Amino acid sequence: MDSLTSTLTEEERKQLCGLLGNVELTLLYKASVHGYQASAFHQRCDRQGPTLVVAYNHSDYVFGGYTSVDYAQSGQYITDKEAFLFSVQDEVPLCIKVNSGSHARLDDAGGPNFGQQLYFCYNNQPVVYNQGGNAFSFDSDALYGDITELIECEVYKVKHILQVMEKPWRNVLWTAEAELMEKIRNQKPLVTSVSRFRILMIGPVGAGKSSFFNSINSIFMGRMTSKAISGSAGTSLTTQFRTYPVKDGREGKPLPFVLCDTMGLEEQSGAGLDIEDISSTLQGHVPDRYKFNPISPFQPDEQKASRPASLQEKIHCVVYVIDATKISLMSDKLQEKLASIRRKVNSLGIPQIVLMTKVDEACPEVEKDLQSLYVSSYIKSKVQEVSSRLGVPVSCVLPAKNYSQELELELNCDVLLLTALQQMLNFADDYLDDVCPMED
Ligand SMILES: Nc1nc2c(ncn2[C@@H]2O[C@H](COP(=O)(O)OP(=O)(O)OP(=O)(O)O)[C@@H](O)[C@H]2O)c(=O)[nH]1
Ligand SMILES: [Mg+2]
Repeated sequence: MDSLTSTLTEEERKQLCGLLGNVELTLLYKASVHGYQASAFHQRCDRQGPTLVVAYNHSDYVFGGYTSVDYAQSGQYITDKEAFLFSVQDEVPLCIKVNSGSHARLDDAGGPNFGQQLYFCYNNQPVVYNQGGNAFSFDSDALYGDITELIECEVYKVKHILQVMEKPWRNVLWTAEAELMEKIRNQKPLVTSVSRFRILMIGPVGAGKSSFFNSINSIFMGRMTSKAISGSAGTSLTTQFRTYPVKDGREGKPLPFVLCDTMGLEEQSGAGLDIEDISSTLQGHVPDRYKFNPISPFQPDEQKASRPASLQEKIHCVVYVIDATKISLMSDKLQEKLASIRRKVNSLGIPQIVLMTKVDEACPEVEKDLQSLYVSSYIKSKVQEVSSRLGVPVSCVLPAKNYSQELELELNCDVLLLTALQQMLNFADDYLDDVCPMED
């Protein structure tokens, strides 16, 4: 067996693993060793399962594409929703997913192609060729500096690693839904001036803040609800501050908490939710339905600003909502923004929790069976990573899956969401106890 040496640096490998999840990359083909001929590529890469093409040019671009479907020279168009093109960048890689409804590639006898649009080792030569098309919406300048010559092209076999631990690292009583709901109903604030705990959700665009409220509301309504608009867009879908009370069933009583939804955080300053807005929100100055304006922070009216808001209006627990699939891809700027938010929240003594969402997307094993959440070593590593990136203890990181496309409620999903909510209420309770310890 010839020993092939990968051209990828540690940092490049890390960025690629950030896109692919918990994977092992094995080098199958290296054009400088095996030749740029399509036949050499097929000889080593056919029927190898998911693969990653990585090309290099003399301007230090490292770019390529991923396909989850075998190369087989079948002559067929391949549908592959997981396919993407990428380019390694300073911090966070550029990732262009295949457009829905488009073919990810043509499985022919030529070199690797993506969407019959971007060809690697075109015509058996060390070049990349962009034929144009609409399967992938990319800019060849951003992807590879628009340089057609290649100095290397490699193909890696991508093996998803599913490590399952023998013992769960946290215990969940998967049958305890009714008990959890009952505890939440009865967990009223002990401070008489506060009727409901106010929980504030903060987090990057698309992390699942609005979906968490929708999920909790669905559980108590006993059917799927989607009061808060959720979905995906380049910038935050939620643009207003919303305070959502939740009722115990359609005609039921209000539950003892209010979930406050905010606009998503973005890494640039002047975009997304602003730190000053967060500060006003924490202190209870921002009214329901206030429309956030990233360029001009909230100005409380003078009368109100002169007196502090009542304890009832203030935030009693802050929840950082973080997408499990994006943790490794978090930029330094976003991490710094979160750190300064944390400093503010700390200075006010408000307890903080991390809700790590999309555990289903992060780990295929968990997607199949949510009960494997606490035996998935990948999820554990993500919990540890988010804990160290945000500086929050591991015990304050709660992984969960929001409802996103389901039509029916599911017991395991409910249990995780309710466990997280209950922990938020406990923390809020501790906070109130701390600020008003003397009350009976
Ligand atoms: N698979 C999966 N999808 C989720 C989960 N949580 C949210 N989503 C999806 O992620 C997308 C974004 O969710 P939102 O709830 O709108 O996110 P947000 O944090 O409110 O985003 P902004 O308001 O834009 O800042 C939606 O398409 C959701 O359906 C989850 O736990 N698992
Ligand atoms: Mg939202």
